[in-house]
Amino acid sequence: MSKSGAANNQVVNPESFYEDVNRLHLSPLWLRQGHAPHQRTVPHLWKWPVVREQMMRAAEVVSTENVERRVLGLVNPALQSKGFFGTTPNLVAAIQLILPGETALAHHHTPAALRIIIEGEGAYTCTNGERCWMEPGDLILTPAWSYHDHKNEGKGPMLWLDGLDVPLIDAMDTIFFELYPGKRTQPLNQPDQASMTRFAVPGMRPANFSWDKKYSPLTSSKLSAPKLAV
Ligand code: GTQ
Ligand code: FE2
Repeated sequence: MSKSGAANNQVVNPESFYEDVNRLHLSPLWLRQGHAPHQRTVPHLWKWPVVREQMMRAAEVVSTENVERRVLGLVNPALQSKGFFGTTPNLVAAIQLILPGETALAHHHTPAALRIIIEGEGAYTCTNGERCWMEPGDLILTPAWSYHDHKNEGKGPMLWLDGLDVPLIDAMDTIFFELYPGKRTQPLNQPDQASMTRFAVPGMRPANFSWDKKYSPLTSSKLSAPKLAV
């Protein structure tokens, strides 16, 4: 190789070479940036009063009868223009609102979700048949492929932040999704907040308890720990 990167005794016309490989969907690695850091996203601050106002407007535009989730994604400005729905290259943060009496219908998907509760009372997420009441400050986990629905039985709006690994799972071409068969909401087949009452307060797993799932049996963390059933 000469200093310019051209081979010695060159017989191939570089221009026609680059044209040909491009036409054949072959891409010279030496034209790429190598290991230089590349940044796909830019910093951005979403102010809560601004976002909240648009959430309340969204409630006038769509109902949970008509759309699966009333969610506005906090889409990174650098990704938005490319049509991506992500806050970072591999995660999405979004705000969700359900009004009193509304349900967000049951479904499951391969992306995992977490929720950080912002505002409201009297609403719950049901995960795999277990109801977890939402209170501001709570963290609620929705493991990959677990059925979940949300319902607001309170008197005011319920707002929270969703975090999902949608862009990551999408990048691996492994997004799968199903509605809960035949029903808007799944049957409650566990005591309320069963996982919290069983595991969170002692912070330990009972010795005789076996668990074969790939995720923690503890699907929430509450600011106000539930009282121990005695
Ligand atoms: O609450 O189930 O922000 O499925 C995006 C996709 C929330 C949800 C989102 C979802 C959900
Ligand atoms: Fe979901």
